[in-house]
Amino acid sequence: MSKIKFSENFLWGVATASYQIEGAWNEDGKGESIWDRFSHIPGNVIKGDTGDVACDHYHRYEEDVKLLKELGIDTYRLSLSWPRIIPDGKGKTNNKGIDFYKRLTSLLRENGIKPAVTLYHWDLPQKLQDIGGWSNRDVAGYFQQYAQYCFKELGDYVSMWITHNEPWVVSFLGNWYGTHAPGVKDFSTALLVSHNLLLSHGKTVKAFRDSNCSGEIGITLNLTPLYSASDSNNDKEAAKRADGYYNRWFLDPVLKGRYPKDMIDWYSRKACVPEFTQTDLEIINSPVDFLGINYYSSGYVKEDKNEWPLEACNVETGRDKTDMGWEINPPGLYDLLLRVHKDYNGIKIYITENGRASNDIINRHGNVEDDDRLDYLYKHFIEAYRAQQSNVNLAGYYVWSFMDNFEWAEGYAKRFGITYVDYKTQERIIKKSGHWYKEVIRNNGF
Ligand code: IFM
Repeated sequence: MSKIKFSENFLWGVATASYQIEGAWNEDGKGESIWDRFSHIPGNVIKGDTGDVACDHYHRYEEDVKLLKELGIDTYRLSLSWPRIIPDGKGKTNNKGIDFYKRLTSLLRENGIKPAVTLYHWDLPQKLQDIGGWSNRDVAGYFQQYAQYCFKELGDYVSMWITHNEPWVVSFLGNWYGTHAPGVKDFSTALLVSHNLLLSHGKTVKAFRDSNCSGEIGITLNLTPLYSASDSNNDKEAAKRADGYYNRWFLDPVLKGRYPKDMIDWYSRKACVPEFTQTDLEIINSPVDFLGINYYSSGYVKEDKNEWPLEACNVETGRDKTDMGWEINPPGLYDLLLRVHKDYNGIKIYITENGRASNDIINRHGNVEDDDRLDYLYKHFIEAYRAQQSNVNLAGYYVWSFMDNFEWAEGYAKRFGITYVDYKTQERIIKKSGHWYKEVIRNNGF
């Protein structure tokens, strides 16, 4: 195999999110989030796990920044807890909350690590859920105000802002399947939530342009390449619908200023499609500096009349799966990157998440030999490199995750980290994949 060298200035990073690592759920004036509420209700999370302590990062951030430095990363993607900063979601701010993020982001800077900050990675203030959460259009305005405050307070340290992480998950897992907070199960609500999330994104991009902040702003979408399971027209149509549901429903309004017509027509026959105006669409379409893509797996789709509302279902292909049960398909990343590049005007892309869950164990020498994760990353890096060679404007890559953490409804059972966390002692051990990643970064390739 010939040598693989990524473009000059390619950014290598790792990612986390506030609720998944911070703990300190009710300390220093933090307000309750929807994930605090949801995880405290028995039956919502496997084994009754909660993010109350998680990786205790709130108290251990200095030690964690040392580890990040040791890994040699260029950039660290973290998220802010909105209720830590504004406990009720609107109105009074909490000095201790914003100070934590000032200390963290300035320490990262001192260590030569660029902070990439996600404003919303799912921990909505519960007080805002009490007035309808994202299904209430006013919340889009409160989000913009929260973001403006963060730009003012943290703008000197942060070089890259991400408005939302995976609005598909927030909309549909949170409000249609109900497996994520706030646990609502209504498809029309999920559609309304998706629109208000995108509206809040656009409002925030506009506010960013009006602020004195330097740096870049964009949004992160979880995208899945979807292939038809057969050559039949019905399966092809089903795959197109699934693509509309997972991908185009978010990509098109943000990057083209319109919702996909085929999906509006389809949803109109099944549920209430939210009312939106041309002005909303123009706001949502405010120009971004980049698109963040989270890639984990692909799908093969066939028609299934029993599956409401899409009348489509996924077919297993026999590929290896991760501990989450997600099929591993590295070339899917290449296909996805090329497709986004082609359909969305060569937009600059960061892979803001990629990684796998594995059943990691500490061996008798005290090491974690996660060869399966190393292999997963290696194969995906090759596809990212191939995409760069095909002129995709790919500017960086964040591995999910810096360390094992609270995997939402799966609790602590699934480990995604390149650093192992012993939840009893909070000891961190860099896994074999982490040591290997360090070398990839040092060589800007392998
Ligand atoms: O842990 C999550 C993360 O919060 C968002 N993207 C997918 C990851 C793995 O499920």
